[in-house]
Amino acid sequence: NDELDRRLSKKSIVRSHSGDEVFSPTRKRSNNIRLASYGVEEYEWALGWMNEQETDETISIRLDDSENKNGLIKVTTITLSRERIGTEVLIANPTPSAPNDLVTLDHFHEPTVVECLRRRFAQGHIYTNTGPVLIALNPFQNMTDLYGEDVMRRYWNHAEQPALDHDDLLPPHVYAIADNSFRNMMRGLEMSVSSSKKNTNQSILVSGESGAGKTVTTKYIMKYLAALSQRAHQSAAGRTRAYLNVPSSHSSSDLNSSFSIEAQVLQSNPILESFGNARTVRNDNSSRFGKFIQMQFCETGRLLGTAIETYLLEKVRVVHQSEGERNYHIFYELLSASVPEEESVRLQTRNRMPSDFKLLSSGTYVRRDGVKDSDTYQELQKAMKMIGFSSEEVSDIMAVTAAIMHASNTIFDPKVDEGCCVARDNAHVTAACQLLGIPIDDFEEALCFFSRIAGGQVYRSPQTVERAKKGLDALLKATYGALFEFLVKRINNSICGHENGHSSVIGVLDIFGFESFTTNSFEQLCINYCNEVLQQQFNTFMLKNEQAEYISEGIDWDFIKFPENQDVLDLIEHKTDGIMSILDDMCKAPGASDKAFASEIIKRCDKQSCFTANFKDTSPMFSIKHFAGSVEYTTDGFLEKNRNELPKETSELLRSSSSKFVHKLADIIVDSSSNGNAEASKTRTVKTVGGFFRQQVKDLRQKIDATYPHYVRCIKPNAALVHSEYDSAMVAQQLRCGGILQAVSVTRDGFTLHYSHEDFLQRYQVLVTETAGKVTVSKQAIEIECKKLVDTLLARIEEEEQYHSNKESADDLATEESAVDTTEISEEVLIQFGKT
Ligand code: AD9
Ligand code: MG
Repeated sequence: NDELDRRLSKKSIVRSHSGDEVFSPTRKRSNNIRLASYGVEEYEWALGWMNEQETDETISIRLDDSENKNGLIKVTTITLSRERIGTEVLIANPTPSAPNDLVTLDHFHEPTVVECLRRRFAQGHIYTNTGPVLIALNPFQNMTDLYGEDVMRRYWNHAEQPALDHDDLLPPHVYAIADNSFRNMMRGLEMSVSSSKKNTNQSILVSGESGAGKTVTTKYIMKYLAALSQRAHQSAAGRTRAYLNVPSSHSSSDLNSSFSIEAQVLQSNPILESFGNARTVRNDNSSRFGKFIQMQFCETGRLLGTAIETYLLEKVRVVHQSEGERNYHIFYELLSASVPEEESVRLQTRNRMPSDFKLLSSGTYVRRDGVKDSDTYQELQKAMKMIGFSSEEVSDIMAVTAAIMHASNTIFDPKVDEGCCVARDNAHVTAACQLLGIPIDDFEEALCFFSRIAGGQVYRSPQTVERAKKGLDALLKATYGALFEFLVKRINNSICGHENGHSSVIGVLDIFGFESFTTNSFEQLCINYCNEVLQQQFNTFMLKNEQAEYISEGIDWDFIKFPENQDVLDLIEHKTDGIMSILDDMCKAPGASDKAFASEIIKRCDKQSCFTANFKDTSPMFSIKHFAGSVEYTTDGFLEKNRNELPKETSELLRSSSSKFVHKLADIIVDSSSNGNAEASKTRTVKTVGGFFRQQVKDLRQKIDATYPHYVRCIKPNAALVHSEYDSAMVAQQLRCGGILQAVSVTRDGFTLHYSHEDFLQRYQVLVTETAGKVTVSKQAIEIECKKLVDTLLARIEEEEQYHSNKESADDLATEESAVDTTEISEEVLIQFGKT
């Protein structure tokens, strides 16, 4: 009974038929033998067998708790009240196999989804459809066979030859999603030529927590779309094959703008990763920024160009990394063995180690995933050349990067009277100033003094060592941020498309997932706000619109409840009383502090049900009940992080440089502080980080709303980042965060595909007429044609069903005859694997 009580605090899942390999000798196809599951590890659900024959009131559930070294399984049987079925005991599915599309499961609930994904993962199937959402489990190992050109070919052949009888439906794949969005776009483009009003833009929204595989997935999507574009190009022009990769025979002098646009677009990734990715505790190649890649295609399917928008680069990483984390990859790449000697002499990094630089002093120097900085350095160089960076630009970029490293080693000595000065006997400072093209005196002046204008007079006051160090950090962060922004703009300049009468865009979003850590700050608030916005888009698209359409089409439909998150969005983004607006106001108020900000939001937001104040004197906190769970934020540092302080001395220092490139960076710093607005720039109206991000998220939402969205939810199967583990509790948590299950319930019970009559005929007429043919007849005629087509298809389906049901009855008979009775187990026993 104790055991029972302990277990009843957990939930269980019951499988309505035999199917677990362990129990195969006891299989019996009848209603009274069920496979049940129970809480074993941390996850609250596990599989087991249920026997309903006990009494009317009770059921017994047999559990296989654990397998020991000798393959022995500990089995426990427990008896439960029958009432628990449906709440604490859930019926599992009648087939042991895990289907390609979870929408087809007989019983659909969280534990069964988690279990199906586990089985598929164990069989090496990392992709699973759940209606229109593709779930992608991170395999944490190289899956070369899964992504080769032959696999790509299978997917596009499948889509391009619908008339062929494809016996083998292709398994779910990220290529299928990319293909689908491409075909949708092309169909729309074809029609828009005649009707000129169809929205043909698509988006693929890739989400998931850090390390779940968003960036890798995004790269495969881009690669597939680039390959489709090249195919379109070849078939249109019948010309020689453009290449996606640099042929090894190419010497660097051959590398120039003759590269295809597809190749150039793909090469944006190594550049963004070198400068925008870093090792974190969760992912060795973690993207520290979000990105929306808008690939523009013409009506023949050829890629015209791409525009990349980036979000919220984590600038603080440049000056501070947590334990076990690294700075941006580029710094280590510049110190790797691949850097030519003359380059390291120029950058004054020859024979230097990461430990020689304060900025890299977190103590973590290598990547656990085995990727070498010397290799990524070479990939970066190649990518820059392919995109068309001149050698002068490359050398400017590397000089500034090295200067940031050197400058981090600046030491400030206190002066006897007051203030401080830069210690001059430091080769790093000399190197930094040389590389930035600024005199060391100006460098010292900008950091060790600050000037104020009052009554038309300039007052110059000395800074303390502490303040000078802060100023240096601000200089390094601002310069690196500007460098990253320059790179994005520069890449965009090379790969941007040109206006074309009939063109369309496929946008691919790779953006940070929901975050909840032990300590959460301003960055988490921004990230989680963005996720709320995306979740609302997802809900609206998947659930609200879907159900509204059923109603408008007169379909008898029970409205499914889904979580609304407008209240959380209001709490954060409301124009006057939202947390972000209050923060902006506080940033403008003289002498305001993080504590004052905390008091203000508590005063103004406390009535909202999704907000809880938790005022602690040491560190004021507040909690927000997000769609994915409650997160407690500490207000420490909110004002400073949001202010985007324009380091006047900093930008003026960079402006005084003898290098044109450094001037450009200074302009970017000024522009980004004023959000590119010339008027604001003159008056130095500083745009806050939160304000700018809110605008970006609003634009993003509008862009997505103007597309047909496709969703990929990446899931991290374990926290150890290994291929052999599947942590059910962790997977379940991510499914909950993604709000996938509610959405799938709707599509599972509803109608997953929607076509206009015209599209429907165009796509499916081939099933009965063997020719696709364009439809140009009247609307009425199209509807009549559709009706005929539907009737024919329904008749066929009925025929199929009849055939299958006859076949199943025959199979059932055969199984009943060979079935073996199970022995009821009433106490804990050990059974030997496979011999029972
Ligand atoms: V973060 O939010 O940027 O920290 P991502 O982008 O979700 O994160 P990423 O794509 O970088 O994760 O994947 C993390 C690591 O998982 C990769 O570096 C690979 O080592 C591994 N991975 C992810 N997806 C695949 C895959 N489809 N095949 C093989 C994969 N390895
Ligand atoms: Mg990433």
